Amino acid sequence: AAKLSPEKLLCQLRDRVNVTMVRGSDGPFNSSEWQHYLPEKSLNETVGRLGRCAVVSSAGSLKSSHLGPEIDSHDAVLRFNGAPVKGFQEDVGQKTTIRLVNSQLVTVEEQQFLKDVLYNTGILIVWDPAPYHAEIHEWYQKPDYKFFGAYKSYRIRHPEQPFYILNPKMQWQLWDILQENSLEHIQPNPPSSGMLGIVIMMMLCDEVDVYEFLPSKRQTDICHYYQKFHDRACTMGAYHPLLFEKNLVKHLNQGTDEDIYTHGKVTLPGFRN
Ligand code: NCC
Repeated sequence: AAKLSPEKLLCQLRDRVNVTMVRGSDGPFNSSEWQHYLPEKSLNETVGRLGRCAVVSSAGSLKSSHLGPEIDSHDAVLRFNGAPVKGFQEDVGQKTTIRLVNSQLVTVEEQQFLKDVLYNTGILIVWDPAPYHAEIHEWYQKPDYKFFGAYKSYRIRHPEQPFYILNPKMQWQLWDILQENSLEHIQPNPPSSGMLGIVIMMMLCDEVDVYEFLPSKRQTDICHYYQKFHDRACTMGAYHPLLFEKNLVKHLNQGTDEDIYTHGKVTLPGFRN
């Protein structure tokens, strides 16, 4: 498995990973049970063309980073799952343009997801681990988490907030590229929300700064900047192929190693560039 040059790898990502959201016209979402639930506008139409974007990982190493103002200086900011901003603005900023959540959170923590105001800002996108290269119909029959009910409940409560379902094909198109560019055999589990969010922003933005996905000098076993929970697997990966994702992102970095060390910051070009 020979590694591609960063330029070739970027082209592979751009050409082979279809970053699309499920649309109301896509079967089986074109049935009467789904009528009016999915947003009418595409994600591209909703966000418009974005310049400089930030992706903020949820890593514990964001603590005491003072990166908030720098993160907020971007045109758009993507955050993950239940990562809060209130009380953490100094380190992670306060702007949220897109929040990418996994189907486990939406399902297992449904009540909290439906009532916590954290989720009411910006555009929501949910994704669910699908069987390897499954057709959308096959996945629909057996999603990893049965989140469709919670999705509909949320849409009824917040009809004006854009809330998308990520097309499940994307995760395996991305996984194939991770595998092709890694020397080891990777467990066939989908990429982390972090990696999916990075590629979503590369599609939407001219340039993407990613914070604390590659850990800085503040690297810690504390899992999240907002919790007192220790687990090395949060940074290195267990279920998700996090280590391979991070190697790939390191390979694509257009910024300096100094920026990684001090700010945990990686700079990636948008696909249109
Ligand atoms: O922890 P999680 O991820 O929400 O983090 C979001 C993304 O930030 C990057 N990260 C996080 C912590 C860390 N120390 N280093 C990092 O690089 C990763 O890229 C990560 O994807 C997920 O990917 O959806 C995940 O979600 C959690 C959990 O489901 C949600 O937080 C909701 O409670 C998973 N944890 C568990 O299931 C216990 C986690 O494995 C993956």
